[in-house]
Amino acid sequence: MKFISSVVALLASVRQALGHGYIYRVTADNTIYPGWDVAIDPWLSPPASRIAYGGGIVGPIINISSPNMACNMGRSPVPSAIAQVRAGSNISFHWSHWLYSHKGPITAWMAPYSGDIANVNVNELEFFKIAEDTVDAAGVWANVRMMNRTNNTWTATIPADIKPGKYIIRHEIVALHFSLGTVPGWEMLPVGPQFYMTCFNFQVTGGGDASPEGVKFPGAYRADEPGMRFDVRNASTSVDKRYTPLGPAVYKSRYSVELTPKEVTMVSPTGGGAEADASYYQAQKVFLEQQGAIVAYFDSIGG
Ligand SMILES: *[C@@H]1O[C@H](CO)[C@@H](O)[C@H](O)[C@H]1NC(C)=O
Ligand SMILES: *[C@@H]1O[C@H](CO)[C@@H](O)[C@H](O)[C@H]1NC(C)=O
Ligand SMILES: *[C@@H]1O[C@H](CO)[C@@H](O)[C@H](O)[C@H]1NC(C)=O
Ligand SMILES: *[C@@H]1O[C@H](CO)[C@@H](O)[C@H](O)[C@H]1NC(C)=O
Ligand SMILES: *[C@@H]1O[C@H](CO)[C@@H](O)[C@H](O)[C@H]1NC(C)=O
Ligand SMILES: [Cu+2]
Repeated sequence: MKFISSVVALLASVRQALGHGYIYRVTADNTIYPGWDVAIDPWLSPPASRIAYGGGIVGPIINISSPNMACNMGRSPVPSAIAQVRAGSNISFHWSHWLYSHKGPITAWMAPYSGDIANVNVNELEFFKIAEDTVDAAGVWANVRMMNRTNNTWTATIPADIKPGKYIIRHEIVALHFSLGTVPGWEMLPVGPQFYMTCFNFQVTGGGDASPEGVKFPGAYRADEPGMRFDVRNASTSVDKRYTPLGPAVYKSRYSVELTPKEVTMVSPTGGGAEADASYYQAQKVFLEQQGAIVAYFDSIGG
């Protein structure tokens, strides 16, 4: 397959940036969708059909006033597929490897939209938070729990009472390790929290009618919020010892629904048949292993 040589060529050029993870897969109401694979998808021909915005940006957004706070930079191509979920069902984001140093909260947000996604201005969308994990009583951060306990997978539940329709779902990890200052060896990097987000295209079904109030990105976070600064190495040196989440509170459904779990099915990443899919998964496996090795190196030097 053409993309395998592209992957190898790409690896050399972007090795540096790949300490940061990306979402290579999304399980939505038990249907497994390919994410936007930064190593493979830009070179697929015909172009990949994905529920994620393309672009393959793995670096952080650090300017909270930037329009890129909504759905990252490089939002091209726009999603050409849409994930089908029932209100009240689960969505799991499968990350490649993440860095232990990059501690901070993990969230998921939803914003309704109408019309063609190609015409959606993500900065006009009103996002409400549907799930959040920060730091537990033992001082263990969400990203560490995700890595150590749930195999780099993070799960949110679609509110059961939500109005059916089309939504952009925004999933974000905030890394706070430089939020108070850089550490020796990393002085060249800017001080402040780092935001790593990806947006996905969803169709929600159900009988709900809730339209929770949302906030726009940029604008959802303020520079002076306590959650923008936290010493993830030693909470006792933070002004606020307990972490205060960023942005508005999580929207809680007014009721829950009993849903029968669907059979697990997998959406083809290539649309080109079993052989093409097998090549794709093989290339993805190789790349994930290489990314894992890069992350292990950064972990070993505390980066
Ligand atoms: C942050 O983004 C805003 C909006 O695009 C821009 O006006 C401002 O110059 C940016 N700040 C920095 C430091 O780049
Ligand atoms: C998570 O796993 C890493 C690597 O095995 C280990 O160093 C760390 O102590 C673990 N942390 C927790 C809270 O389990
Ligand atoms: C964890 O994720 C990896 C990479 O996708 C996968 O190969 C492995 O089967 C997963 N392990 C479990 C226990 O789910
Ligand atoms: C955290 O900082 C406090 C105050 O500076 C210090 O007393 C304590 O030893 C530090 N703890 C660790 C684990 O570094
Ligand atoms: C959502 O996840 C919970 C917890 O794992 C599980 O009990 C439930 O059956 C899942 N819901 C669906 C619709 O699959
Ligand atoms: Cu980083």
